Amino acid sequence: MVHRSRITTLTEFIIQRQSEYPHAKGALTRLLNDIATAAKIVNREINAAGLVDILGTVGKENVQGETQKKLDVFANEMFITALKGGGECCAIASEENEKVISFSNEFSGLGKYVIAMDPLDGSSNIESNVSIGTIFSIYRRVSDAGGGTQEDLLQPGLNLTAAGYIIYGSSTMLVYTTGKGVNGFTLDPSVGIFCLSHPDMHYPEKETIYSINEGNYIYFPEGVKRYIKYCQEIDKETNRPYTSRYIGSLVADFHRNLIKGGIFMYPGTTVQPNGKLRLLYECSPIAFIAEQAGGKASDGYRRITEIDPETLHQRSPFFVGPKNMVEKVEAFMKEYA
Ligand code: P6P
Repeated sequence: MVHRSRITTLTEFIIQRQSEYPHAKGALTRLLNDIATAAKIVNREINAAGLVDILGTVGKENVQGETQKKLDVFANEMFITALKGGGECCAIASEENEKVISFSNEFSGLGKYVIAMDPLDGSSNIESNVSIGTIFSIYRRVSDAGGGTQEDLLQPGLNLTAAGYIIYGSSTMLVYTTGKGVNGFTLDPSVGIFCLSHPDMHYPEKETIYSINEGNYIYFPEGVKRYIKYCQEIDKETNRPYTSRYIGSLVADFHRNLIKGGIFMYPGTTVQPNGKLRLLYECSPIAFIAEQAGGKASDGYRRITEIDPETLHQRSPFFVGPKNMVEKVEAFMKEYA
């Protein structure tokens, strides 16, 4: 008889890990489970999107001035509803909402945590059926009680309690860290359970990929241009030339590079000096995960997780990947500043 190896579900894993925190009362456990539940609902709609009229746009623009896709709006509402109902979260900052969503009802107002999220990152890829993702990050509130405030959200990545992403791809995965390593769970759609499939994720030793939108080459800083040429040189010892891979969906690009060993770059340009990605709910959570997986993340000069956000939607140049690769591009940026 073939014995299926023991499957660890996400819920079992979170509870096992909770036991390592003697004073834990289960709030973070419930919060992570609320996120996983919302992710399953969003996943179902994404998988069905091609069949029902949920593609296309709602005709409105979000705070980024980007046309909102119906799935963007649906995903945002799903996560907000799940988190509001859970009672552990007292406020949310979302890419889709200009201001903080504060929960001041007697239930959530006692919540110890706040969430910064990009509910459906890469949504411009939806109609081309390219993998997209949700990025979430969890901070302990700094305010005393009542509805959460902007002050609770404007924290550096170093203060993160947890961060993770869901990638809606050929399979749906939830990858997260609470500061004790990175673990990946794959959704078994037949039973709707996330199962531990990628324990203790780390960047591999071998550096193989560089990811950047080279269409913007003319606008890049000189240091980035020099690094791209460095990636393309022949040097067997350092496995160069690297492979160029770029999907245009941060979660998909980051996840592939974490598995295969690669750097992702979205630099500042002469057109967008602070780049395109958002510090609070894209760069900081991904940086926290990368650091926990043995990697590094910077804005070209500073460690991303040390940067204090001043506004909810502020942008930051972003370089994330294996330590040596990030430090190499930082060296070029310094030399050619
Ligand atoms: P570009 C998707 O719109 C996104 O916000 C990230 O997911 C992705 O990394 C980036 O923008 C792609 O931007 O300018 O290369 O299309």
